[in-house]
Amino acid sequence: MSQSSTQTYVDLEARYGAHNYKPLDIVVAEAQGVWVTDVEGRRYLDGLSAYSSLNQGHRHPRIMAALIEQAGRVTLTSRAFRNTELPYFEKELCELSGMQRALPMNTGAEAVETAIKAARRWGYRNKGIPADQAEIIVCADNFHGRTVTIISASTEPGYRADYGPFTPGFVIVPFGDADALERAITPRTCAFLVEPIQAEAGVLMPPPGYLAKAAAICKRHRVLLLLDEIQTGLGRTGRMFACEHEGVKPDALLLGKALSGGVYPVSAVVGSDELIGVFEPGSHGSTFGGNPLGSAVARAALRVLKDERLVERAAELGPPFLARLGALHSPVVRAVRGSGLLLGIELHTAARPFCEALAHEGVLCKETHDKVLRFAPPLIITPAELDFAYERIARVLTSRALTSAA
Ligand code: IF1
Repeated sequence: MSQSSTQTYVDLEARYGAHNYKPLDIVVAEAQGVWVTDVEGRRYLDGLSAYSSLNQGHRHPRIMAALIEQAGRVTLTSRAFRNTELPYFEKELCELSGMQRALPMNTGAEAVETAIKAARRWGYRNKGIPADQAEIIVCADNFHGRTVTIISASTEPGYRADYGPFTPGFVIVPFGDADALERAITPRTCAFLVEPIQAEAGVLMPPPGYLAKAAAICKRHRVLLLLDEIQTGLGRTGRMFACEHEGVKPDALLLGKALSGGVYPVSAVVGSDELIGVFEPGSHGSTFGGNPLGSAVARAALRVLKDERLVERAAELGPPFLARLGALHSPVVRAVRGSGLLLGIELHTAARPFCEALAHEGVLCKETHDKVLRFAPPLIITPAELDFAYERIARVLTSRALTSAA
């Protein structure tokens, strides 16, 4: 196939699509496991996993089987009626997370919105915060999604510009600073919403002990801890949930992405009885949330995580890979960091040209915040495939042409 094949798709999108993305010019036609193939027939190792949605790999056979099997029965009932998959999905998710109740939605942003609504209600009904005064504390440089309410809590100008008026009720503190959190708490604070690792901000790791300290502060002031584990959850960091690294149990865990193994949009809030209990019939919902197709897919995705020991794989494979990256002598690398198989390589210079060069070498990665190269492959990746990725990352980061231009 010729280059015009890729160009056809690029041109069509440029002509008919909204220009809210600037993707690499790689048109993926097929994928299996850790590998994707583009329309030119070139193969790439997927080093992004759709931002940690494909922890189980592309088109995992057991997840595909569940999808097809359920599609042959019924796909959508709405919550006006019941279905056979949702109750078991809720049960299995609660058992996996050690939480009491689950509320299914579709996208990550919807899970975040759901948690915000739950926390506010809890604040009014359980904590006695005066009507419409509830405050939620969030961190600078957070990423929780794209809705108007969620970007109201964002500090990133690119996500906010000209989308106002914004939703009030958010208070911003620096990420990683537990004292700042404590100082920001008022009698009107209902919750602290935070990512255990700020992935979008550049795989930023808080100081050790931060999450545990924040949890203790929240408890002391009767403030809910809402953990956005949409990206860090479900094995990515080498624990089922990143909060386990510090023995933290939040009031709610927000999940999405890998909850369905990248097959279908499924998200959820799992939390305490007291928090999820604030919803009565009619107070919240979603047409597709909890549908039987998504629920069947998510059940299979969770079973795969367990049966294939993907959490343990991330824990075993991640640290040695990070150490190898750390030992790389490259003039452009400023720092490497990460947890499990959520890794960031911070450069002194723009990461985009390195992502393009890596794609040329057969590894797909995406820059985040200009200077950070994020590497987050499916957790089913083998040591040999990690070697494949490492060789190419090393070659590109030490390439004379690229590093001297930088
Ligand atoms: C895009 C980023 C990653 C998330 C956390 C909630 C959501 C996300 C921690 C919302 C979503 C996605 C959105 C996607 C790119 C990607 C992303 F670079 F934008 F920030 F992964 F790092 N909480 N993250 O990471 O979930 O509603 O999208 O299902 O292009 O916006 P969603």
